[in-house]
Amino acid sequence: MLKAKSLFLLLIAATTGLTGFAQDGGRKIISLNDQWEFNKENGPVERVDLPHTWNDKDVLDDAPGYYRGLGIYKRKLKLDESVKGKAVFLVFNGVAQEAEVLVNGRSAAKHIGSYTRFIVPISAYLNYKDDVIEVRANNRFNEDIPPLTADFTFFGGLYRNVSLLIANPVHFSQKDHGSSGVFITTPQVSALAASVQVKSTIDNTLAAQKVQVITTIFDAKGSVVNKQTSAVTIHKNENKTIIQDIKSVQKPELWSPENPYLYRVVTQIVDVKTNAVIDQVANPLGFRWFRFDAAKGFFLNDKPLKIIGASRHQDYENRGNATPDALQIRDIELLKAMGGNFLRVAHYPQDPQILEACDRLGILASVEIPVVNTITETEAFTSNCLNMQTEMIRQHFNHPSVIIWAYMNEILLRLKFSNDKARQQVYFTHVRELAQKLDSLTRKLDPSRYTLLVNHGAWDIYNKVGLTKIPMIVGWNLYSGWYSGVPEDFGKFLDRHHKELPNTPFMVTEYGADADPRIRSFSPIRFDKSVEYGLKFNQVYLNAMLSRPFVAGGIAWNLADFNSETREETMPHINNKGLLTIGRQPKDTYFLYQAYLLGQPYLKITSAAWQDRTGIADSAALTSTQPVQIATNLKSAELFVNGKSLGIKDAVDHLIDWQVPFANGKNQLRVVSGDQNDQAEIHFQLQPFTFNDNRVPFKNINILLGAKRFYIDDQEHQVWIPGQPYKPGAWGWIGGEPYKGTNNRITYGSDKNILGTGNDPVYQTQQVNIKQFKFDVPDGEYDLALYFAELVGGETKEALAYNLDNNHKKEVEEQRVFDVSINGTAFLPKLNLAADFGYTTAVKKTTRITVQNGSGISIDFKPIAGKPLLNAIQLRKIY
Ligand code: GCB
Repeated sequence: MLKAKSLFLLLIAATTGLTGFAQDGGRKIISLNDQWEFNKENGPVERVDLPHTWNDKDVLDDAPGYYRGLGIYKRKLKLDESVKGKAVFLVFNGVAQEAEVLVNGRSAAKHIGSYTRFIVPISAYLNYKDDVIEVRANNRFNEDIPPLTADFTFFGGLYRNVSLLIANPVHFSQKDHGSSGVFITTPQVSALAASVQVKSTIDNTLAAQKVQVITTIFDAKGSVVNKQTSAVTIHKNENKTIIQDIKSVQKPELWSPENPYLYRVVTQIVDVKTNAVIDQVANPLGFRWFRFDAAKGFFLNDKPLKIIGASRHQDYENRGNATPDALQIRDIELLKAMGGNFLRVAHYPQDPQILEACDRLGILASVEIPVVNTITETEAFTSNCLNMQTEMIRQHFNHPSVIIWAYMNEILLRLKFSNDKARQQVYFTHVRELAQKLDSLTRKLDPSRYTLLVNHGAWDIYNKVGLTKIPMIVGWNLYSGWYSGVPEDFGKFLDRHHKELPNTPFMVTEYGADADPRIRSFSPIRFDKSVEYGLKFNQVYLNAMLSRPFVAGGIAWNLADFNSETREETMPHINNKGLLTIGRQPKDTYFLYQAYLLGQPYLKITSAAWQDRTGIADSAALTSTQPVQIATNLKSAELFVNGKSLGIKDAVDHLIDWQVPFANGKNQLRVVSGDQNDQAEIHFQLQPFTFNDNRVPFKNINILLGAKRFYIDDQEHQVWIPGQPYKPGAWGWIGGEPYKGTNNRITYGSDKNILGTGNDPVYQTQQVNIKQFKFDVPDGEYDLALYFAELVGGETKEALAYNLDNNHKKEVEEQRVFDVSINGTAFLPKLNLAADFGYTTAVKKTTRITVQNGSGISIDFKPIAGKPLLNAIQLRKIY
């Protein structure tokens, strides 16, 4: 009852002003997420709530780039006289990326960097009547602020929570890099006893005062475990640090992924005269110890623990980086439910909710600053890096989940000065010096954790520049079998590290393959973006890491798909290496991880999400045979299709494959193992083997050319199947070969963004030099659609730096003009895709056809200049 009443009072206070509510630990924190006015520089004003970004929409369109400039936020602040004399602060959890805070038109603070908190004291600027706060945020390119380039989108805005903090004149310091002002360490910890040290800094903006600093440790049930009181006199404008060595906690309950036991440390400043609590801060405390061993891997509380987890970006489908708290927390729950025990907070510090969730759920973590791909050799850049590292460490210091601080990612990916070797050496020296400074700073600020520097797989250069010697742990981002080579090379790299750097512990800080959930293949190959290739890739990697004890851990890239503006590919502007989609739907790979990692019995039809399938009937049969896969940690399982058993099969590396004869219409799949089972319903559209088979009447078919993949268009609910060479009585192409791409990378179709469509995969493959396409359909009325896109030529864009094997040469444009006729009648005479529609632009041409006298449909392609082509074709029988 009492609780409800004080909440009510608080609400009243929040809406009417800020007077008259009960003291709660001496400080008040009130969210300022509502009632903002926003405009881009010279743009119209709109009402917005936080979290907010101005880039959530403009990253979705075909146009390259997004607004990088100034955004202005304004809000009224209703404070009255009772707040006078208090210490008032604005707390910004993250503003991208440069910020200036003005109060009543006067500049109160500036901050650099998108990913860390900053706290602005504003008492000196307030009039306590009609105060106005203004935040000028800017996400322009600034060569002195990391990240400079990276494979993610640099959204701008007031994209994390903002709050007002009203404290008494004596309060825990808000001056230390956005931290709570209280730092907790456990100098000695074992299963028998743990010592705790609490270092708190206090500020006083008024007259000298005698106070007590009281630290209380509560266990998870709320009982007091230990308490310590220190008497302190704090003078006006003094900034005083108090160290409390707290009596050992006997037989502490240890923190670990399987038992993330948290204690709570409450530190108070108490007025000696009145006994009133003047200020109060709470922090989590977990008792654990850990070590990395170059030969034996990672140990937590003296027990070996293989680190397996994922990296995470902070953005979300249609929201950019303005992701609400609940969705942030849910990501960590999804990682836990996958069986993961580690989060790489990449490539920058994230919302405070993330590490709080890791503490609570038992996920170990590393956190890093966004020094990615390249550096600027200026003092300003160096000092911004050092400041970010300090802010990160100070702000996230008390989380038991954090075991590693990192500071550079693939810093030699974009090699500067390749044409001037002497200058390049100077650059390398600067990179090494910056790494050394960041590493030393980290060890000084926090000797209790490990340092990590993350490289890409270019072994020689990182060793030559000396970057493998600086950190306590080396991280390798490895993509054999994706950007280059084959997945099996991965294990060789691991063995090489162990042989050549036998004393340096390491982790695989990234590995992954794009998997577009709309793309499926029965013969998956590198770069086809199929879910099946991604699955195979992850299986090889997991096996290689799990079988080598010296590999401390592996961190999948990435937990979820994320925005990356410069990417094109099947889903432009999105990196598809997530185990979850950008809207956090699980992909098959997520189920594979569950099968590998979960302790309890697990059985799952991985491709259950591929609900709408189509396929050609097996010759003379009324079924079409296609694979179905199951992920499990059980020995074997039995599959039933429409109630009929397909027998029991053993799992190989947690997967079982079945060849399933699908019938037209609904198919019930049920897999059983002991008392575990899983089910799926697949809607199958059977395509006739030949059109004269009356048992399978033809309805419609959607065919991709030059492709070995299926594409599921989830917007128009159409399923596309790979084409085939012409078969008499049925359908197919005659002449030509699949489009091979224009660089020497073994590529799959084109990875260019196709303009004017969301169905890019329909247009990214094609049959070049095609002569004819035939459907031997019976007489009747048909709708036919032909799909084209000119894939060669247009602007030569800079090759994506991540495509390591990529050699984007200037494309030799080809004159291409051809005639298309249907059953001998001209349909698209002198078609010139580039001239008439533009490069990489979706072109769809439809027509109604009457088929009579048993002629079927034949579409002829006649070259006038260059080679004719066809990307996709669609036929529907009307009657
Ligand atoms: C990397 C980068 C990461 C990219 C990833 C990829 O090595 O560290 O930022 O997103 O590769 O998908 O290419």
